[in-house]
Formats: sequence, C-alpha cells, structure tokens
Amino acid sequence: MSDKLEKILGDRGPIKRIGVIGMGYVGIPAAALFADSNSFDHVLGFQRNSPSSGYKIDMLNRGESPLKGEEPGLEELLQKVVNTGKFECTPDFSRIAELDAVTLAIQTPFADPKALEPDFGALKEGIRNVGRYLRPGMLVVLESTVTPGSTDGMARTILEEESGLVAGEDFALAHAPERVMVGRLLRNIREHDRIVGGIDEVSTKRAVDLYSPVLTRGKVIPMTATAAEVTKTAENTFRDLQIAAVNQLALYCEAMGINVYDVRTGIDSLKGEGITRAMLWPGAGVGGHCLTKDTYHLERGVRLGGGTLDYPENAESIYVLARRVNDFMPVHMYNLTRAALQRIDKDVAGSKIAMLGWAFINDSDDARNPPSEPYRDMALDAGARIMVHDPHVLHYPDVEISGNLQEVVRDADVVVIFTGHKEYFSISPSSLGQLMGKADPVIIDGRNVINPDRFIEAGFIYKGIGRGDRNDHPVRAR
Ligand code: SAJ
Repeated sequence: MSDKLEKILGDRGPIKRIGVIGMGYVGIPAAALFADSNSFDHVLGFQRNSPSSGYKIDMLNRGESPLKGEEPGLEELLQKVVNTGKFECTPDFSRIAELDAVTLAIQTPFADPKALEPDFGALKEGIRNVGRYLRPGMLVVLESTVTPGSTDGMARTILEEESGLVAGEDFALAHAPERVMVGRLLRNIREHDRIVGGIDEVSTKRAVDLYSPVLTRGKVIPMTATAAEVTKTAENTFRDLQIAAVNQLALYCEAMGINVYDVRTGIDSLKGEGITRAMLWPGAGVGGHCLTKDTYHLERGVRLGGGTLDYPENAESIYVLARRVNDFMPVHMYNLTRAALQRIDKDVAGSKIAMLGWAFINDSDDARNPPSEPYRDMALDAGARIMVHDPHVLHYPDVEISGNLQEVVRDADVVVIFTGHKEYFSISPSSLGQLMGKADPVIIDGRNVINPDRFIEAGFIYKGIGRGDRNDHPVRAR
C-alpha cells in the first residue's frame, strides 16, 4: 500500500473533475453519466479534431449524439449535461492537467485479423497524451479491452516515461472494462456490475470512488488490474466457447440424423440448484467485434504474461479450438449449400445465391466481422452469382447490398438465411417459390428461422444447421 499516493490523494480531495478520452460508443455514455452525477463538478470529453471524427466535437457541444441507432435516453442526457455546463467536448488535450481523473475509451481493433496482433496504436497515442499532462494525484483508468497485463505493463510504462511520475506512488492507475451493448449503452453502465482493478489497492479504491456514483442497480467489483483485464476478455471467451459447444453439437446431430433443437430443449430441462448448462444457440457463425477478438487477447495475455503455464502437452487451447469451430460454421453453410444443389444435379458454379442477412446480429445494422462474408467469398470463388439482402445494413465495402427482398430472391437457385432478422420469419414458401421460379428451389437455414416441413412440402430442397432429422428429406420425383 503506497502511503505517498494515499497522502497525495488525500491532499487533492475527492474526484470532482473528470476527463474521458475517445468519444465513441463507450466514451460518450460514460462521460454523460459522470456529468449527470452530483458527485462530480465537470466532465471533459476529449476528441481529436481529425478529418474522420472531428465533427463530433461540435455535435456533442450542441448536446447531439453522433452515435448511429437508437440509444434510449442518451440524447436527452447529453442535452441536459451540456445545458447545465457540466459537460463539454474539446480537442485540447492540455486540459487534462486540470482534471482529477481521466478514463480512456479508445478502440483496440486487430490490425491484421489473420496475425491476431491487436492494434494498440490509437490507445497508446491516447495514453501518451495523458502522460504529457499527467499531474500528481490524478487517477488514470483504461476502459478499452486490452491484452491482460497491458495496464500494469504498457500503459504504466508510457505514462511514467511521458510524465516522469511513478505509478502507484504519484498517480493512481486502473482498468475498468466496458460492458456496453449497442441499443442499451446507458442502461448497461448503470445496471451492470462494474469490474474495477487497480495496479495496487490505493489505485483500486480511487477507481471505486470514480465509478460508484454512476451505478444504479450495478455494484462495483474490485480486483487487481490484470484480473480485471482477464475478466473482460474471459467473459467473452466463455460466451464464444458456449456457442462453439452448441455448434459442435449441431454438427453431431446432423451427422446422426437428429434435431439439435430437440436435444437442446432436453438438456436445457436439466434445472435446479447448482445444475447449470448454458445452452446457447447454434447458427451460421459468430461475428462482431467482441467474441471474434477477445479470445486472442486472453491467449496473448497468457503467452506474454511471463509465468509458467501447466497444460496438456501439445494440446490446443479449447478457447482457440472454439474459435475454429465457430469460424467453421460459414464453411458448413457453404457445404450444406453444395450438398443441397448436388441433390438436384446442380453445382455452386453458375448458381444464383440470394443471401438473406449481412449483419452479424439479428435486427441490427452492425456488420463487423460478419460470418456472411467468408461464405460469400467461398461461393464467389466457386463461380456462383451472389445477391445480398439486409434490411438494416445499407453499405459494406465491395459488397452490393439491397433492401429489396423480392429483387434479391428473384430467379435465385438458392436462398441462404445468414441473419435472423425478424422479417425473414414471415417468408412464405409459396411466394418465395414463385419469386425464385425454379422447379427445385433450395433453401439453407442458418438461424432456425423457417419451418422445414412447410418448405419441403412446397417442393424446396432444405438444409438447416443442426437439422439432421430433415436435411436428407425425400426429394419429389423430378
Ligand atoms: N451467436 C450465436 N449463438 C448464440 C449467441 C450469439 O451464434 O447463442 C452469434 C451471433 O449471431 C453473433 C455473435 O454470436 O454473430 C455475437 O453475438 P453476441 O450476442 O455475443 O453479441 P456481441 O458480439 O455484441 O456481444 C456482446 C458482448 N458484450 C460486451 O462485450 C459488453 C457480450 O459480452 C455479451 O454477452 C453480448 O453482447 C450479449 O449478451 O448481448
């Protein structure tokens, strides 16, 4: 426990002036909630005045949200905290010097998904800016998802180099991972428990003082900075593992000729004290920015951690294997497509394939790392003609996407459902069959959207994830 830091913090007094660096999905709601708390006097939102995102500065200072999509309560809250003068957005990073606490909410993408090396460039620049204007007694908190060990390692090093101060002696340093979800940004911050981890106990306590006032239903869960980094990456790794477990079960059920949804219902019925089976849903793959990356952050943290890992010799991590299973699902969707076409002596080459759904998640326009993309690449490589429909995603680099479902499925040999957008659940076999205009239309269901029997009775060749009980249905005499 650092008496020096404790004394410096005591002399500075309670946190009153806060800075949030990075005006995105994480930083904006965080800054608005800090500003709305009576515990704090003033909040600065820091945004680089760059060509791509400098526009946010004026928007935020007008109390307008630059975020896409519906975020209940956010615009009203921004108007309120701007009008009361408790929040302002600025590109002037030197004003960090006037603050008691600074949080960094800067995204950490993977520069090269194949190499699985995270790109910490923007985050390091933000940390460097904080270091330049760091003063004794300030608290620095990383909210970005980082490789375990980064707060107490890379971030501490940069801050100390830039400021000449010592972490844990002159300033407090912590990690408090975000748990935001699009469409419920404010609610998640207020209601989810908040993991808060300092590089030492004094830092942890200072960070608890920062986050406690904004939580309504949630409570703060204190731990070390590295434990907080592992918690964040592991909570998504575990979700990815659970999805992979049910995806693998779906593949087994197809091979054994049974319906995975019957098995899922059966297993899920096992309830009671201490009995848990997290049965998620099999599907066409796992996309997004969280589950596709956080496993590799966790694996990297173990690798770089410097400790000795005792693990079965030459055995692959089950977490990385889970990623391989989930990344196989778009390939399986392609294999189902090819198998269905072969039943009617057709091939992928030369077929017109209508893809329903580009977004990685239902009823959303979020198309980060969509499982639909590798499928489309494989089908194009095999010589198919591809049309893509999505009611929410209007633009995606090098992919033509239409919002007109009839136009996309017209004259198609195959319809493939990749995303469970709600409008797909009402597609009727007769109208779809008429629009496709084929003797043996093919439908591949990646999200358990349609009723196989209705389409098979209407003359469709059907294949569905996990539907071993239907995937070899009798084909009408031709
Ligand atoms: N998916 C399945 N089967 C499932 C659940 C999801 O195939 O049973 C697929 C989805 O289709 C999607 C991908 O996985 O392609 C990711 O879906 P997701 O529901 O996990 O959504 P994300 O990626 O936005 O995950 C976020 C995470 N939240 C944060 O990191 C703060 C995750 O921790 C949450 O658990 C998740 O939202 C959530 O539960 O909504």
